Amino acid sequence: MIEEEAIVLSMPEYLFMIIDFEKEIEGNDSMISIEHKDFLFTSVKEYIIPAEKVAHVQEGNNAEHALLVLTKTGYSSIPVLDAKDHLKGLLSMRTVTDSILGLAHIEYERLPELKVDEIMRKEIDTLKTTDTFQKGLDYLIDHPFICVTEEDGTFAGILTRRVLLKQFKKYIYNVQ
Ligand code: 2BA
Repeated sequence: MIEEEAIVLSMPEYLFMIIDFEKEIEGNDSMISIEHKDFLFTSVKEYIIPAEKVAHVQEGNNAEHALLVLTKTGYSSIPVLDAKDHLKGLLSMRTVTDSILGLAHIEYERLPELKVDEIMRKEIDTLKTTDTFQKGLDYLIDHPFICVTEEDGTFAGILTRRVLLKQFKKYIYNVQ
C-alpha cells in the first residue's frame, strides 16, 4: 500500500493556489471544445419556462401580497406584469424588505400601503423570444434568470440558469 504524504498548505499558499486555478480557467477559452455549435444559434423560445408557469405579481398589488408570493413560492426574485401581461419590472425579497426598513426597525405596518410599482426594479435586461441561446448564455453567467418577451413587450416567460445548464450538459454528453 502506498502511503500518501498529506500536503499541508498555509492559508496564503492555499489562496494563491485558488487564484491560479481561477486564472487558468478564465484564460483557457478552449477547455470545452464543441465542434458543432448550432445549438447556440437556436432561439430562446424553445427553452423558456412559459409565462403561465412563472410566479409573478401585478404592478397594482401591494407589497404585502408580493411578500406573500415570494415567501410561498420560495423564489428570490419574480417578474412584475401589468393588466395586459406586459413585463414592467422585477421584484425581489430584498427590494421589499429595503422598502420597509426604518431607522430603528422594520416597519411591517407599511406593507399594505406600498404598491409594487413604487418599489420594483424597472431598469431590467430582457430577451426577445427570437434571440439566440448564445445571447441567453452570455447573460446567465452573471444572473440566475432573464425575462423573455414577445416583440410587443408581452411577457413570454423566463430563461433560467438551470434550464440552460441542463441543455448544455445534454449537448456536451451527446457530442462526446
Ligand atoms: P432563485 O429563487 O434564487 O433560485 C435559485 C435556484 O434554486 C433555482 O435556479 C432552482 O434551482 C432552485 N429553486 C429555488 N426555488 C425553487 C422552487 N420553489 N422550486 C424549485 N427549485 C427552486 P433556477 O431554476 O435556475 O431559477 C433561477 C431563478 O429564476 C430563481 O432564482 C428565480 O428567481 C427564478 N425562477 C425560476 N423558476 C421560476 C418560476 N417558476 N417562477 C418565478 N420565478 C422563477
